[in-house]
Amino acid sequence: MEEYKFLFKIVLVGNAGVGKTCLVRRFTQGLFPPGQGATIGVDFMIKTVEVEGDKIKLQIWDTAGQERFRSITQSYYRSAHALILVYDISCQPTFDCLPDWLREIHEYANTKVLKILVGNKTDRDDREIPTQIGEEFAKQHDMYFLETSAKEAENVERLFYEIAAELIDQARSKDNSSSMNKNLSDSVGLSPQGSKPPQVSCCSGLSNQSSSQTGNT
Ligand SMILES: Nc1nc2c(ncn2[C@@H]2O[C@H](COP(=O)(O)OP(=O)(O)OP(=O)(O)O)[C@@H](O)[C@H]2O)c(=O)[nH]1
Ligand SMILES: [Mg+2]
Repeated sequence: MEEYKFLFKIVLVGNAGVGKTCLVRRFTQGLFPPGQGATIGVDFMIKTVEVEGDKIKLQIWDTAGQERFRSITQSYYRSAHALILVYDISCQPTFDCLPDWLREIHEYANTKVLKILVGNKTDRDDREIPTQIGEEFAKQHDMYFLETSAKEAENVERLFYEIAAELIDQARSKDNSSSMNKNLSDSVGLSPQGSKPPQVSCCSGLSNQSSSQTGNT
């Protein structure tokens, strides 16, 4: 069996078409998929990275942005160590939906989850959201911030490596501060939280339930 020091779960959320799947495939497979179709339910990928000599296994959950899958994707928030909230820097409505996504995150994710705001598609020359606006939003909501291009491979490795490094720090500081309380939950200070019923959210009134879900590894 593969040896690793930490296992972290990272969940990507954000409107349909912002490039979540392309970011994941760029990171896990080193490619920009041509004609990437919309994600159905949730996709799952694993990548093991090395940080300061330690092997870290990243479980990456790529959720569908389409409203009709929302009740499935919500159920993945709770066990996440990190949540990457993605918008498209060339598409204002994807930025305008961020408060709705945050409400959803607050409702379903662990309070201590690491939150990262990502403005994707920096390669495009029709930018609608200036970097500074993204940065300010992230600051206001206690999130890390990074702009990326899945297409040009800009900041994609950095995104996942920085998340891994931050989660390692959190795990280590938790280890140090509560050595008597080890194994209470996952490797990063996550405290259990009861599951809640799904709710309608981001940018449209309708939320259909669906049972479809994919599991590519
Ligand atoms: N120019 C540019 N296009 C991108 C980039 N990332 C993704 N795209 C394009 O944006 C479209 C949507 O990408 P996806 O990765 O499928 O988006 P998604 O967020 O996974 O969408 P859902 O699965 O429906 O939630 C595709 O046509 C991609 O080629 C990028 O960095 N730059
Ligand atoms: Mg997708």
